[in-house]
Amino acid sequence: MKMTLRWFGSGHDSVTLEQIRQIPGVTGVITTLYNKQPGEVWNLPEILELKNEVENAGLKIEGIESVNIHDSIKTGSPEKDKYIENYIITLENLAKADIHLICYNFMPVFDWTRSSLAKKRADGSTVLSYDQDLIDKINPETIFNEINSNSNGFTMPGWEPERLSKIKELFETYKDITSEKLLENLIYFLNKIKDTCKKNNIKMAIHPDDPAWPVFGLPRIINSKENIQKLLDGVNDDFNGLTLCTGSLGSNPENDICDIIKTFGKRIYFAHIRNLIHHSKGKFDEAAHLSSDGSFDMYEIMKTLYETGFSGPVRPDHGRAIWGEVAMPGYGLYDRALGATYLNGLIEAIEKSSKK
Ligand code: DNO
Repeated sequence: MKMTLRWFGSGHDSVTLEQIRQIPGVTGVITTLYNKQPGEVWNLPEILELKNEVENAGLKIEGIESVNIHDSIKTGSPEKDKYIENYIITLENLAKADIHLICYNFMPVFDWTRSSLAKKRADGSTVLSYDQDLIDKINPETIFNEINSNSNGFTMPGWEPERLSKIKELFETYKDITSEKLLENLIYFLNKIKDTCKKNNIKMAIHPDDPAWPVFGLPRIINSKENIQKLLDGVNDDFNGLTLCTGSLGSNPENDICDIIKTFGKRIYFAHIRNLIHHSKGKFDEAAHLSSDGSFDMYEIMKTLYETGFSGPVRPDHGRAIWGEVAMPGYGLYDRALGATYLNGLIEAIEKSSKK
């Protein structure tokens, strides 16, 4: 496994490449061209500029999170093919820069959703949290404003302010999109990019829906073992794979993360590892990475990943805000560095004990 950190790029992240380089065992980053709108072409010179910056800091780009998908592709509207063409050019340019792993999501309107970006815990740290009762009382526009005004001045991924002005329109375009239709549109997209991915050895690793159930009446299709199976069978080819995100899939306690890893092992290309605390149905707080801090058995998760032969990039996911750090919620340096170190400790122990 390659330990990485997510990095949003200079000017978009409070964390620097120099800091990431100093986290023991972290050899790469998962990054993006953060200012690109869904559907826009990524040109080769700008990709190479990013790559050089990362490599000059002694790190490697292990993958992109995310190349976002234009809504017309998700809704299957007439202009979808034009945006798929753009996506293909971006994939080809990334491959020219020797980048072959793409994390993306197929969630309508919103990417991830939380009811709070800074819920205070007993030790004074703050975490992202979700409470379905609170979400049910908020309308989508209000939550957009709340997320943006509580993000410490950073633009949160998936919550770009320019989307707010279009929110009513966006909901309108999704009004007839059932989960079956959404899956059909995803399969259409994957079939169209299949040849490009195969020719360029690109792995598409879809990110699960977060939380793992429909929010604001919008369909969610990558949220359980059965639904992941439908997608992987729908385009049954190696390039069509999964990002294992423990926090997203695990938001629903009915999802057995280790079983999901065992079932889809060979089609998991990227892993987001974090822990959370379940309170009751639809109610959870994010936590530190340690098993003892949340509801997941992190040792079992890492061991299962190891036993499937997973050798791709792994990254600690959302961290708590600690030690007074001001950063994008979930994406500060300190707690993610602790997370990386803890995960590296688990990996070392698992590797050594498996060889005995
Ligand atoms: C949130 C992230 C998501 C993820 C996208 C992948 O913190 O896990 O924004 O990057 O869904 O496309």
